[in-house]
Parts: sequence; C-alpha cells; structure tokens
Amino acid sequence: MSEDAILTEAAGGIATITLNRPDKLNAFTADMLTTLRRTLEQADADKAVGAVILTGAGRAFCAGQDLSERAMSMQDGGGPPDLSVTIGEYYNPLIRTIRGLQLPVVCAVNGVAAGAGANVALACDIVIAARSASFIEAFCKIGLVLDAGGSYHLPRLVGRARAAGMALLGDRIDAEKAAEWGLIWQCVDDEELMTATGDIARQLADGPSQGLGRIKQALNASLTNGLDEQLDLERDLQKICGESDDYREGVMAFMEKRKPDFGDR
Ligand code: LHQ
Repeated sequence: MSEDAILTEAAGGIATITLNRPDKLNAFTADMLTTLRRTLEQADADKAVGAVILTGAGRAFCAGQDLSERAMSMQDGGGPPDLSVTIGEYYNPLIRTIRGLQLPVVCAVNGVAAGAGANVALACDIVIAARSASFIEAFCKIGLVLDAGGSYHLPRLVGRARAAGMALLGDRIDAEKAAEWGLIWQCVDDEELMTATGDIARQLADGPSQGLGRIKQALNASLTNGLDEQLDLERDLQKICGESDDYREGVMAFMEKRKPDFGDR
C-alpha cells in the first residue's frame, strides 16, 4: 500500500486529509490506518495548522475495514483471526488520536460511511455530510460488535433507542435523518459539501486555537465526568484560557468593536 491511499494537502492553516482508495470505497487497510494516524499527529504538531478536514475520494467516505484482507487471511487455512490485534494496534490508537488532538477535526462525509468508516467519522469534532451520504453500522451483518469507538459515541450522540436500532439492525441512515437525530452537525447539498466544510474549517483555523483545544478537552471529559468533576475542570481550564494572549485579544476586540485577530495561519 502506498502513501497515496492517504492524501494530504495543507493550505491557509487547514490540513485536508483524503482517504483515497475509491475503487474499494476507501476501505481501511492497516497501512492506511497507520498513515492516517501519523498524518493527524503531524498536523497537530504543526503550529501553522489550525484545523483538519477529513474526507473521502470518489463516491464513498469509507466502507470500514477492508474485508478482503480479512478474507484472504481466513482462506490461508490458519485458525480464526485474532481481531483484538487489529483493534488494539490500529483502530483504538486512531480514535484516541482523533479525540486527543488539540486541533478540531471536521469530517466531510461525501458518501456512504460504513462500519469503522462510520465510527471514525463520528469520532470527529464536527461532522458534515452530503445529502446523498449515509451511515451504516454494518458490524451486525458480519457477526461483529461495534468498534472504532462506535459503542461509546453512538448512544451518546443519538440515545440508546436509536443507537440500538442502528447497531442491531444495521439499517442505512441517510444524511438528512442523521442531522435530524443529532448524529452529525449538518447535512448539505452534495455540491456544497466542500465549501461548507471549508468555511467551518476556516472559522476554526482563524479562531483562538488554545481555547478551542480546551473546549474539546472539556467536552471529551464531560462524557464520563460527574457535575462536580466537570465544574472543577471548567475552573482549571478557564484559568489557563484566561492567561492566554487569545483571551486578551478576544476581549480587546470586543471592547474596540472590531474582529479579533488571533494570528495568521
Ligand atoms: C470493499 C468493502 C470493504 C473491501 C466495499 N472491504 N472491499 C475491524 C477490525 C477487524 C476486522 C473487521 O472489521 C473491523 C471494523 C469494520 O469496519 S467491520 C465492517 C466492515 N465493513 C462492512 O461490512 C461494509 C462492507 N461494504 C458494504 O456493505 C457495501 O460495500 C456498502 C454498503 C458500503 C456500499 O455498497 P455499494 O454502494 O453497493 O458498493 P459495493 O458493495 O458494490 O462496493 C464497491 C466495491 O467496493 C466492491 O468492489 P468490486 O471490486 O466488486 O467493485 C466492493 O467489494 C468494495 N468494498 N466495501 N469493507
């Protein structure tokens, strides 16, 4: 697998990462998962980058794990595969990376997102989908459990009833319904997907990067914290934000009735 299965382009403070195996609906191989994670980490370490866009090439966002890799190893006549290795070495580190990045990740779901493809999208901070896109928790059709963080994010996004329906029935949920349910931020017309995504990434990249990173940290923690812990965390993070140049600039700009300038990207 060449690096070309993951394309990266950085311009104007926005790193765009494209899953690029369109003939296989961008199904994940081990190499792709490693490269994707490394690319995200590199973007996070780059001070010139303020937001990441993740999207897919062709008619799909991603059809999940490449099942032909799995089928081939099963046909080799060995014992059953130990899927915990794939999950432990590739998917779990990727999901932890996406959630742990300081940078906001905007996912532009350009077509079908199935299995781990859907769950990687749902791990991103802002998810925008083209009207023709859809989400399928396909695991139940092949005897697997949700992975790539799906069993964590799905019920928290849409509630237990809808999560159970999606996970146990594996129905295709179209982008409009996904937005109506709160599974994603927004559904837009197909031809507007990349413009709408670019506008949001631009807003984030121009924003106060440290504050946005702390917001992400606070929202992550709220998924497991009780109210007392969360109030303490808000206090601690606000102390850090209050000491930042961005806060000073934000307040000064407000008082001077001008747009804040948080620095060039
Ligand atoms: C594919 C795939 C694919 C390979 C389409 N692999 N080629 C983690 C750890 C370890 C093991 C297992 O899994 C996991 C996590 C997971 O992600 S499990 C879930 C894996 N994904 C799926 O079960 C979804 C499989 N794909 C589909 O159900 C359909 O392809 C969808 C509904 C996504 C799209 O359907 P169509 O629009 O009708 O397209 P298609 O089925 O005709 O696919 C087009 C081509 O893409 C085709 O290749 P071909 O050479 O015949 O043109 C498919 O074989 C290939 N493809 N998904 N996951």
